[in-house]
Amino acid sequence: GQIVHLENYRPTDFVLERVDLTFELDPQETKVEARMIFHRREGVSPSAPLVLDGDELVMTGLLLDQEAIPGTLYEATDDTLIIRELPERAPFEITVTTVLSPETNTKLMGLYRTSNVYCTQCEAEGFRRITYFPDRPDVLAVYTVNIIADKAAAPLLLSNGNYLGGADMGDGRHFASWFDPHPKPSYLFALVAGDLGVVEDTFTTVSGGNVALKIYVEHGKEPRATYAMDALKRSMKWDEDVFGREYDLDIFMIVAVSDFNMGAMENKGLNVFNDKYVLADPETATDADYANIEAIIAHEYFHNWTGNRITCRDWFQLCLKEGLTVYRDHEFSADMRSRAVKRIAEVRHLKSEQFPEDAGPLAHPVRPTQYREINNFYTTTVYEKGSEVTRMIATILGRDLFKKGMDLYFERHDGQAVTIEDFVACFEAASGRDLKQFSLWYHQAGTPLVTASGVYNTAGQTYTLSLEQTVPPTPGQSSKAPMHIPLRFGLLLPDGSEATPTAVSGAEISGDVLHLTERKQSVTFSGVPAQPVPSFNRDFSAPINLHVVQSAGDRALIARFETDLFARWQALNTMALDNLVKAAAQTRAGRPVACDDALVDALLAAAADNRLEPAFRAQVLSLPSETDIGREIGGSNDPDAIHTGRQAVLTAIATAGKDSFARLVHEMSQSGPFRPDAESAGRRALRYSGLFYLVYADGQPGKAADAFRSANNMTDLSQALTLLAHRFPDAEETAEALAAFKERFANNALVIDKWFAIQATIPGAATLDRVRGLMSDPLFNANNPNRVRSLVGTFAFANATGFNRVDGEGYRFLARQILDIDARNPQLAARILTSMRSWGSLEEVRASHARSALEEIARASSLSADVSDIVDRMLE
Ligand code: HT7
Ligand code: ZN
Repeated sequence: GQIVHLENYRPTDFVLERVDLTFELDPQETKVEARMIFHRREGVSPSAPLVLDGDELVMTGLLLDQEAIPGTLYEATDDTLIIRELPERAPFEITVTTVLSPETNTKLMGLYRTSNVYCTQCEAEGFRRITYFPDRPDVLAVYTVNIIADKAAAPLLLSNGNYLGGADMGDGRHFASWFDPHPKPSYLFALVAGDLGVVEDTFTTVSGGNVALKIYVEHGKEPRATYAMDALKRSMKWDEDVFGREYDLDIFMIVAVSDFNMGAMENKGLNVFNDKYVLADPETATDADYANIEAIIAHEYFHNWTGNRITCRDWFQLCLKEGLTVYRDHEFSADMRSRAVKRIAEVRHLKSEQFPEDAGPLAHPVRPTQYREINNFYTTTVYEKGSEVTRMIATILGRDLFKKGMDLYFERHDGQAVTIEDFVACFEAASGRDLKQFSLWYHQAGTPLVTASGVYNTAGQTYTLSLEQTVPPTPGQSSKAPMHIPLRFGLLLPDGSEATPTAVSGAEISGDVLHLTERKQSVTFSGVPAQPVPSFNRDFSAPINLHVVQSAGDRALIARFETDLFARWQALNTMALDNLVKAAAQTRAGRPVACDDALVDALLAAAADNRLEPAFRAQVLSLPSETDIGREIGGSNDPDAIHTGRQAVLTAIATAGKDSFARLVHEMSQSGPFRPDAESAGRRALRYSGLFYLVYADGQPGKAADAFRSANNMTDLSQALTLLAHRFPDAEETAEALAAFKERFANNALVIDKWFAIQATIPGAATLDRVRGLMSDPLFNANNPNRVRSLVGTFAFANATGFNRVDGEGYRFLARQILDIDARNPQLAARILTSMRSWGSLEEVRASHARSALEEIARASSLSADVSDIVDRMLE
C-alpha cells in the first residue's frame, strides 16, 4: 500500500446527495445495485472525472442516468472506478451493479457470512468491497436500503435508520426497505440478514420520543442478552443526563455475531457486536465480562453523537471520535461503578498497553500525519491516549467550561465531518484559554517523562519543587517541544493532613492542578509548616511517566492519608514495582530475592482496612504485571528473571500474610444468588486475592482445587482454574479441572475461549507445545477471530516466559501463524503481530531471535498491506 499523507487532504470534486442500495442476497452471488446522485462541486473543472473507490469488486453494470456508459468513458481497476465526461452542473445518477460472494469473504470486511447470517463491516474502508463508492468519511449522504432474500433463510432483514416497509415476493423471497434520514459516511452503513432471536424493550427519551430497542442474538441465547439491554438503557439515560444527548431514530438495534474482527461497530441505528460483548449470565460470564459489556454497549451507543452525528473529516482524525468516545464510556462506567477503582483499572490498562506502544517502533501521535494501512491505526494510542487527552482538557478547563465546550461542539458541528482543530477550537472559544501548546498532545508521540525533586526550607517555611519534562524521541520525531502537563498534586504533612500554602510562585495553579508548561520549572510554595511529602499525578491527571525519589516511608504516608484514592493505590503500586524490579535484578544476578517489610506491611494494612471498598483492596493486592516490570526496567529484559523474581515476592507476601489472607477469604465469602454489580464483584475480587496468596503460601493446589469445585459462577470458577493451571501446571488436580471445564462448556465457544486463554498463559517454556496441541483440538477454529485471539493472541501478548523462550521458538511459531492467518484475515494477523512491538527491549539473544522471526515474515511473498506495514515499522 501507498503512504497517505494528511497534508494531501482535499475535498471530493463531486458531492454525493443520495444513495439507494438494493441487495439481492445469496451466499455466493449477492447482487448489489447502488444508485448514487452526485453533483459537481462548485469551482471544480468540467473535465474533472468522478473517481470512486473499490476493492476486489466484480462490476456487472454501470449506468449514467439509467443509460449504459460506453467503455471509452470509464476505467475500472482493482481499486478505482474513473468515469469521465459527466454533466457540468446538473445532478446526475450513477448506477453501479456488483456481484459479491459473502460466503468466501474471510477478511470479515465488507459483506460476509457468519453462522448463516449476512453481516457487514464497513469501517474503515469496507464499503468499497460492496460497491464502487466515494468511500471516505467526509462524504455524507442519505441512504435508502432495499434488501431481498430468501424468507426461510433470512426472515430478518435489517439496515440503518427507520423501517419503511416490506412484503412477501411470492417466490419464496421477501424484501424490506430502510431509510436513514441522517446523512452519514459509508463506514457507518450496515446490513444484517438472517434468522435470529431477539430481546425487546423500549426507551422514552427526555423529550418524549419512543424508541424501540432490539438486541438480536442466536436463537436460544436471548436470556443472555438481558444484561446488555439493561446497559443500553442506562447508557441512553446517562447520555441525556450528562452530555444532553438524545437518541434520534425510532429504533435502535444491536446484533451479536460470532465472527468479528474487533469488539463492536457503531453503525447508525444498527450496531454490530462481537457476541463476546453482548452475551452474559452468571454461569458463563466473569465480572470482567460484565464490565466490558457495559462499557462497550455504552461506547458504541455514545458514538451516535461523537462519531455519527459529528464524524471525522478524514481517518487522520480518528481520535476525534475514538478518544472522545472512550473518554465518555470511561466516565459512564465511573458513574455506574466505583470511580476510583475504575480509574485504577484504566490506568493499569493504559500503562500495560499504550505506554509500550508509545515507547516502541509502532509509536505514533494521537493524531498521526501519515499511514499506509488505516486498519493499523485503531490503536491504544488513538483510543486510550486519545481519551486521556480529552480528560486533560476537562482537567484544565474544569467541569463547567468543559461542558460548555462540548455543548458548543455539538451545536457548531452537528451533521459535519470535522478535525481535531475544530474540536479544540470549541474549548478555546468556550473558555477563552489558548490550547495551542496543549495541542502538542495530539501531535507529539511518546510518553513524557517528568522528574521532580523538592527542597524544604525550615526557616522560611517554603517548599520548592524542581520539575523537568522530557518527551522521548519516537519514529519520525527526534526532538520535541515541552508540553502543557496538568498535574494534580498535594503536599502531605507528616501527620497526614494536606498543606494549604499561602502563596505559590513559578507555575499556574488552579485548585489542585499544577500547570507544567516549561522544560524546567521551579515552583515555590510558601507557608508550608513542615517538610511535606508531595503526592503527584492524583487521579492520573496526565498520562506520563514520573520519576520522584521517594522513600518507602513517604509512599506509605501517601498510601495511608491521601484523600485521592487513586494516588493511594499508585503509591502502593510504585512501592511494589520498585521491589519487583529489584527482585528481577537479584534473580538475574543469582542472588536470593529480598522483599521489603515496608511493602508487606503496607499491602497487608490496606488489604485489611475495612473502610476501603473490597474492589480497591483487591487492586492493591494485585501486583504489577511482568510487562509492567519489564517496562520499568526498560531494556535488555530477561522475562524469565522478571517472572522468577515476581514469584518470589508473591511467595514472600503470601507467607508473611497467611493469616490475614485466610481472614479475607472468610470475610469476603458471599452467600445468596449471584449479582453482577460492582460491589459484589469487588467482594469476589478480594476473596480471590486472599485465595491466591493462600495458595502461594501453601505451595499446594488443594485450596485452589476446592475453590474450583465449589464455585457457583464463572468468575470464581475461571479464577480457580487459572490459579491451578498457572501455579501447578503438571498437577493431577489441574488436569482434572481442565478436563471438567472443557466437558461442561464444550458447546459454549465463548467459555472455551477462556479455557484456551488460561492454558495459553501458563508460564514457562513448555506452554508452546501445549498451544500447538490445542490448535488441533476440535474446539479450536482457525477461521474464528475470537478463537485465534484467545489461543495464539493470548500466548503472544500475555505469556512473557512462554512466548519469549530463550531459544526463539515462540517467535518462530508466531511468524508461521501470522503468515497463515494473513492469507485469510489480514486485519487479525496484523493485530496479533503487534504483540512483538517491544522486541527491542529484550536482552540480545532473544532480541536477535525476534528480529529473525520478523525478517522471516517480511520476506514472505504476498503479504497483506496490513501485515507488511506492521512488520516494516517494527524492523525500521
Ligand atoms: N469504530 C469501530 C472500529 C472498527 C472496527 C470494528 C469492527 C471491525 C473492524 C473495525 N475497524 C474499525 C469500533 C469502535 O471503536 O467503536
Ligand atoms: Zn469507538
